[in-house]
Amino acid sequence: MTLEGKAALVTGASRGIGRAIALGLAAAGADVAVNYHVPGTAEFGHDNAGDAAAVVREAEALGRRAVAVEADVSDSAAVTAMVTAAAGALGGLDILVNSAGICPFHDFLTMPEELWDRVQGVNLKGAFLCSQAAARVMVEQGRGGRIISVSSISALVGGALQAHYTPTKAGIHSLMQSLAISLGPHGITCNSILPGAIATDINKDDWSDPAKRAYLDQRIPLGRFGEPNDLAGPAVFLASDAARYVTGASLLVDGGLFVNLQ
Ligand code: NAD
Ligand code: RM4
Repeated sequence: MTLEGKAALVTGASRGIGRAIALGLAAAGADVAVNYHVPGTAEFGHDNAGDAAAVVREAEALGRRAVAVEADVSDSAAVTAMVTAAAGALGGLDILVNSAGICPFHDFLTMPEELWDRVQGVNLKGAFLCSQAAARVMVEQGRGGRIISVSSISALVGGALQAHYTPTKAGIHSLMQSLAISLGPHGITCNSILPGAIATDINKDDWSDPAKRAYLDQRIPLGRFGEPNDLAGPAVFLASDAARYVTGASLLVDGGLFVNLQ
């Protein structure tokens, strides 16, 4: 499953699942563009630019070319500039991973319209904008490509404080199905990965209650919460030639959480 000679762009790669996937692709041989965004207020106390620079250094230590590219994925002009910069720095683009996402947990009855719009904008419109900009480059290059989007187990189930979020994850999976049809003739595969419960900042507050965390741990047949690195292998597989006939598919990576109802 070597990715040698491939150029990859991973969104939301300054930390969490995006970071783990970017480094997984690099370990498999790909050069990587590490997208990050610096919002008005720090996310969970992070220095996103500094974190992205650290990911670049880690990829370089693996012997790859790497570059950090800033963009708010919900901003079309910024996305176009990011894809141009990534392809320019890496000599083209073969793999896009849409991982950037937010989930500010909120009660449904009091949910502000602006919050709904922001979550749709980053998670779903962001995946659309990045996929379109990357696909245009891939089609122009004429050497096929891979688009992998991080959807969620939340594409399949609801969430009490996630009425704004779960539809974006179902939408991302649906987007990949439609793009698989549009881009298949160009040799570009489009798939989604559905992580279960993975310990990152996005859900830190939700699962910080020890009782809630213990409940979830015992619901997961493999016996533990996921970690970002659990998503690296599945992403490398979908990006590789081993998955050349896989498109429009979704891969649940949840330790068995979804099937454990009874
Ligand atoms: P995280 O908070 O650790 O990482 C999110 C990343 O996205 C950060 O680098 C953040 O800076 C970036 N980001 C946020 N808004 C952005 C924007 N507008 N433009 C560019 N980048 C932006 O969380 P995570 O768990 O690693 O989440 C990554 C993806 O995985 C998300 O799409 C999330 O929905 C999905 N996911 C997470 C879990 C989980 O349990 N952690 C489960 C299923 C799916
Ligand atoms: C995921 C899934 C996780 C949740 C995060 C925020 O898609 O729903 O359980 O913690 O989102």
